[in-house]
Amino acid sequence: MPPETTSHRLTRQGDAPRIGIVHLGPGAFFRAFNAVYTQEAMEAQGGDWGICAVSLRSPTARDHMQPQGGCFTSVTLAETGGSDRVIGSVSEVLVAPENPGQVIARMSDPNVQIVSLTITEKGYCHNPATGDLNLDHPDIKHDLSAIQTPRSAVGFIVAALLDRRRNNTAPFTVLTCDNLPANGALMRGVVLDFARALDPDLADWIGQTVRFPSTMVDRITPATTDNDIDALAQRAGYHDPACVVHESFRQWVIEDDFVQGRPNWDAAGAQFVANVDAHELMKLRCLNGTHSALAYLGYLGGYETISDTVADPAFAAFCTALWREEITPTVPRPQGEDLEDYCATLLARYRDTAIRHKTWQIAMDGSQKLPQRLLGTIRDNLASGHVPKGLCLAVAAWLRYVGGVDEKGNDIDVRDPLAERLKTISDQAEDDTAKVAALLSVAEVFDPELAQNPGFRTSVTEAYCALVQNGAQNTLRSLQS
Ligand code: CS2
Repeated sequence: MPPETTSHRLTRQGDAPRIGIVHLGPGAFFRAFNAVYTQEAMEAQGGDWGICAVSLRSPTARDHMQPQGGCFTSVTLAETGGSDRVIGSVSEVLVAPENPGQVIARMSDPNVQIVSLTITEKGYCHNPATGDLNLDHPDIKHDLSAIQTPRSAVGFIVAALLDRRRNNTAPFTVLTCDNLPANGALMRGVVLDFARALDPDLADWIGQTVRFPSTMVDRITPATTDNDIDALAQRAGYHDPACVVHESFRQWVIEDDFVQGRPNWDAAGAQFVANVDAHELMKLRCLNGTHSALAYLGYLGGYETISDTVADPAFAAFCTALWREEITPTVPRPQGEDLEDYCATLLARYRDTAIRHKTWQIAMDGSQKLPQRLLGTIRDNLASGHVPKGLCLAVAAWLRYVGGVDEKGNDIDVRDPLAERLKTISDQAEDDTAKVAALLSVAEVFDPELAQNPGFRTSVTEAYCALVQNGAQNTLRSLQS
């Protein structure tokens, strides 16, 4: 039943769909992506695929969505004209810290066949440089000693699988939708590391029965602002604090490896493939890699959004050169894709001024993002005898950014799990060369072999000094001459 709108607020008309999916992480990306695909799949082919969305931290999404019966507005923004659409695939929103037992019970419900996740990189509690579960992470330590009241996503998944095994209920599929390389294998690895520490028999059962398909997800979704909510209210006549804004482009490639059923997301345009690795690598390196590069350099250069950044010809030329010379040579072409077209489309997506995606937002959590976005590409270039100076400049921009002071001497609000440590390291170094050396020795981000590579070290150090002396804008302009 499509939900109905009134002049003041959004309400649901009719019953919410029966729950078949539990989704951890009900943030903007989930609402702009998973919830929309699932709605379209149900519209096209039916099925009991209502979603129970679970927040592992804050009650905000629940507070905004529950009074609307789980409904919210998906707002497509485009220079060429946007559109608004009410989404009703979310049937329930829970806040895990308020009642962890209720979340485990929902995940153990035999009708639930899929547990999907958008919890961002740091939600996996892994070591970004190695991919292993960080058993010293405070949430993991807590969950191993209190599995009935977990805090982490990994803890909830294992607690629910423990219940299912006890109750002889078939396991669910774990469907990770975060921007991590081989994200299914990574998820499987952290779940098995955790289960092994808890109960080796359970780990064996999970290893044999649960499926962890990998996925590639793509839709640019800036954080919703008060202006977005007000503009929607003007257009639609109702106030929806849960609305999400996003580009019209979307792409979802999913490894077709499910334990039980799944929605026919293909009816909504998702691609089911035998192996998603090549798509994931292309997206992580071409999109997320340049996104991060533009975010650090653009922020330092004084640009608020990605579209502002690439409106500067020096930044657009830098980005294009990164793709052509340093990134695409390391990316095997996925079936059905043309890398040149893919990157041309990316630049057009970045240029769309209707999408105000803040450089500051993308700059968040760099310690968790750099390894898969930039460092793997750098490693592959070095292995073929080439020092990728553009990518080294992007790394240098991150090192400058986490120093916490911008080019005008103002503080930067650095959001990163390692922010404090990085700032201390940066502040204590005697000069720029020592600063770069000290930051490159942060082993969670830079594996020692890369950090010791002379070509890499020299290039990052030179780029860092150029950024300090000339600023980001002039550094990029000098590359053009
Ligand atoms: C961005 C991504 O915030 C970020 O780090 O690079 O969220 C990006 O917008 C999405 O991956 C696009 O699909």
